[in-house]
Amino acid sequence: MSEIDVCVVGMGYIGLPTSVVLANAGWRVHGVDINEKAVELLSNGVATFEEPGISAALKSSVVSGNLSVATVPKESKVYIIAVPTPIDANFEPDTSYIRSAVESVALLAKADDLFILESTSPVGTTEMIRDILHDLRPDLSNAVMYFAHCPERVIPGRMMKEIISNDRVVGGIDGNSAEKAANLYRSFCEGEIHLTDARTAELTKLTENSFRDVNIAFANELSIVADHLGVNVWEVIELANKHPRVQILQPGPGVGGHCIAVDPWFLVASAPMKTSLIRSARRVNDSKPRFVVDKIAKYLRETNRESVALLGLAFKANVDDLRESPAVNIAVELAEQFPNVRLSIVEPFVDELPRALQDFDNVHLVDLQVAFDNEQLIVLLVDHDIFKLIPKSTLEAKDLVDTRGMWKELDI
Ligand code: SAJ
Repeated sequence: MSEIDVCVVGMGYIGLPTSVVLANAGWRVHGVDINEKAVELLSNGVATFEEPGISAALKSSVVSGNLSVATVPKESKVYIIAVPTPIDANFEPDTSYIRSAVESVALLAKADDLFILESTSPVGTTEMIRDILHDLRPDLSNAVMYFAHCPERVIPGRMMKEIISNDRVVGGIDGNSAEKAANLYRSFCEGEIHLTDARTAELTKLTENSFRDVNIAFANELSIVADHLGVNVWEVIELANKHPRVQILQPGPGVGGHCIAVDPWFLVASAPMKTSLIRSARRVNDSKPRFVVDKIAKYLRETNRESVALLGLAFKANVDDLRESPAVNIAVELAEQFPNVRLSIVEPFVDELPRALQDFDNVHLVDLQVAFDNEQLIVLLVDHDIFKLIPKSTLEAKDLVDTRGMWKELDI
């Protein structure tokens, strides 16, 4: 009998919180990651990214002995796959990490085991996992085994709360797979568990993030129209949302992160001729950073100024995650386009500039106070709470570009 109940492959943004809540619910969990540095930190109870509540929960799971972390997997009854599913240069889904994850545990698999895919994936991936396993282990082809998709739904910044409270969709390749997987999630999830088949669960997850992307694209396009017409978009949205059936999201500098900016492409790739709206929304959101750069460039040209402060680099408010961040793209674009313009960047969530900005002589990471002492143009790229504390009188003395609507009435 294996001494482990659940082996989680991939200890990143989803694998880590999932392992921790399972371990704290009493399961013996073994987490696996190829990143040796991460394994060392996690084994010592140190979280690899900032997220409210994760440090304490990780420490208690390690101290109780219910969570172990290593670079090699252990035989288990349940395998959870929580690895990245990026898109390639042609916007096609890259499921190679999932394949590697299955390969890494194939030799340990046995009859009655349950494989759960948490990673957001193209429709058909859960069945693909079953097929890969059977290819690698023909001896298990006739064994009873279970395969299910339980897509993660947590939002960075509220992960540890949402992982418990959100409803979950659990899709099995057959009814028994769904039921078996649901039982595991019932041990920690207080939301409702909705059972379905694997393909429906895969499409449901892609639908959720594409819905959000399309709606943000609407807000972003509206902001470009309003700018063209010289109307304050934030006021328009506030007023339109007074209608009982209108709920417009917030425009921003673009859509970042590893989910909403990526997952809609999985739908486009699966039905290229039938997804013009979803594709178009992606394009609108991807074009928004360029709109912001052009606005700043126009200001610099018209005022002959040679410096600008950029507030925020994260992909959204109050997180330290810079992945696919439109703010980083805007900074890189400005640094390249204006080598003689000084960029004073304020990002309280990081200690050093990201790799993409380190080689520019004109880019500096500075304190908020230094930025306000030295720069006249202040560009708000991320609505971190800390920026809300800047006094109105300080802002009134500056020229502002507010991509997030934090200073609605003061924007240039
Ligand atoms: N954004 C806007 N305007 C808005 C809302 C968001 O510009 O009104 C931008 C944010 O600034 C950010 C991006 O969109 O750059 C995405 O942020 P987000 O907070 O909407 O979502 P994520 O990517 O952090 O998490 C999403 C969530 N999905 C949905 O809300 C449908 C989360 O529940 C998923 O678990 C996660 O994707 C995921 O991992 O798939």
